[in-house]
Amino acid sequence: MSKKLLTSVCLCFLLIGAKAQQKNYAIIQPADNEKSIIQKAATIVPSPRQMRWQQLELTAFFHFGINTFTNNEWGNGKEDPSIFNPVKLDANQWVRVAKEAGIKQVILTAKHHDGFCLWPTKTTQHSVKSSPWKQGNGDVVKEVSEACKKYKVGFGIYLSPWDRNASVYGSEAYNDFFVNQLTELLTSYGRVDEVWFDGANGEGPNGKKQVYDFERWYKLIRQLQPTATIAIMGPDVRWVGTESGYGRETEWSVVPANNLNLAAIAGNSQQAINFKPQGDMMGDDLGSREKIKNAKGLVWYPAETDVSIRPGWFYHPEEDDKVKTPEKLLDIYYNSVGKNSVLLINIPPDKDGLINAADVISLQGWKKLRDKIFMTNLAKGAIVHSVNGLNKNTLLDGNYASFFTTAKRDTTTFIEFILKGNQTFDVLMLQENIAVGQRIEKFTLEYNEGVEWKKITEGTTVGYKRILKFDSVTTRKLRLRIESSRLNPTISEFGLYKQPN
Ligand code: FUL
Repeated sequence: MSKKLLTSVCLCFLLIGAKAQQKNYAIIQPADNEKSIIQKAATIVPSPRQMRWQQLELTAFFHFGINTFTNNEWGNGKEDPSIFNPVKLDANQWVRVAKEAGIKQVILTAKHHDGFCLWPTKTTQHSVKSSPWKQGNGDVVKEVSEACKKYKVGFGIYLSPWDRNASVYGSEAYNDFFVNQLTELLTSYGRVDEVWFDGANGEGPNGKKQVYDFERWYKLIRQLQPTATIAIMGPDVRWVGTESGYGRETEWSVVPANNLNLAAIAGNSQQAINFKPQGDMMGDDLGSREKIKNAKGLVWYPAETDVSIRPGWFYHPEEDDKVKTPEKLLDIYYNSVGKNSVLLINIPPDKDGLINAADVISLQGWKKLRDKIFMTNLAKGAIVHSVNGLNKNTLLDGNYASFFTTAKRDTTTFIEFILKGNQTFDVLMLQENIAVGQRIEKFTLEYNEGVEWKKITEGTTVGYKRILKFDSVTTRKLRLRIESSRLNPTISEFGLYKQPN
């Protein structure tokens, strides 16, 4: 074979072998059948910004504003800015407390439904500029964003579309007003990692409701802060459907999206697509085979679980003794992060502008508990067998990127573990490698003390992380059965842990 021919043959193989770039969406064509739809679902992947966000695991909200001073949850927009005076405000304390609890990103309510802005905006007088705090020269957004830079914590903003103060609310001019507010926030404070839009759409001061121009806002965010995730009323992150801190047993990150803009997709060389969320966010099942089989489009749209550390979103002194305990927060962690979701825990600063001691103590206790439990993977050092498994030694290597899998045609597998002597454990942690898609539909963990295999626990979806808690078991021999998967299953990490007694 001539050198030239050899080169072109090699090039050809390279091109055939090169994997098409995986995207965070798929269009279902008329020729697709149930099998090909499942296959498509199993190869949809998070966009880079969604992947970064998912790996944060723990994020926090700071609900702070005029409501902190009126002791309300929702303001009416008529509050006098002169009541806003957080004399001891210390954003470094907020971010430090969050960071010490293991939180990787925080989101500040730059404007809640009352319309009061925590930064000196040019769009309205209803802001910190009109308050006595720092003689009207303060800027909470700046202080929090700088603290985030100092502590290397991600920074996000909550900007309420519903505005009960803005006189233009209820007219097209409000969409311009909102664009100006977003532009200020996305251009004056450095990198913004998340923009959080709430769905509330009530009446404004003139009794009118607003038609929000979400598409325009998404475009602006993509242009000004292309790495920021747009959450809830946005295309990157989905509301889990409750505010309890407890996610779903079966949590698929790929869900139907029937309103994908085909024209935008046709010219889209990007890995991700913008779309306005629609449809059910609260059902028990959003992405099973049954749910996706008639979809027109599919999209990677992962769940975020938001919950407050207190009964309310804003600080109320009468709730100081109702702060969630470390044990309750641990249970929430298992049921949010441990159910293929990111946790967004709200920690509301008080009237002084500080996070209250009750919250600090609880967060510290929670972190201590997690550290204790997850410090030692009791499966480490185990001998791993799997008849049809590939890369089985990556299961315990602590590296998310390397992963166990099977040949493409195999959608079930057994993985056997012979532990280093008898171990007692009551927590299982599994991670699927979502960089190639979410696939596992059913798994069981079993142990063997003689001839018979006995069930320890079982689950449906795994996704980025699955944690299951069960009555403690002592054994040396156990196996994980993947009983059903949409394509060859992957597992990045396998962990066994013991809660303190
Ligand atoms: C809700 C708002 O109405 C609450 O006040 C809070 O901000 C929560 C996170 O979202 O819809």
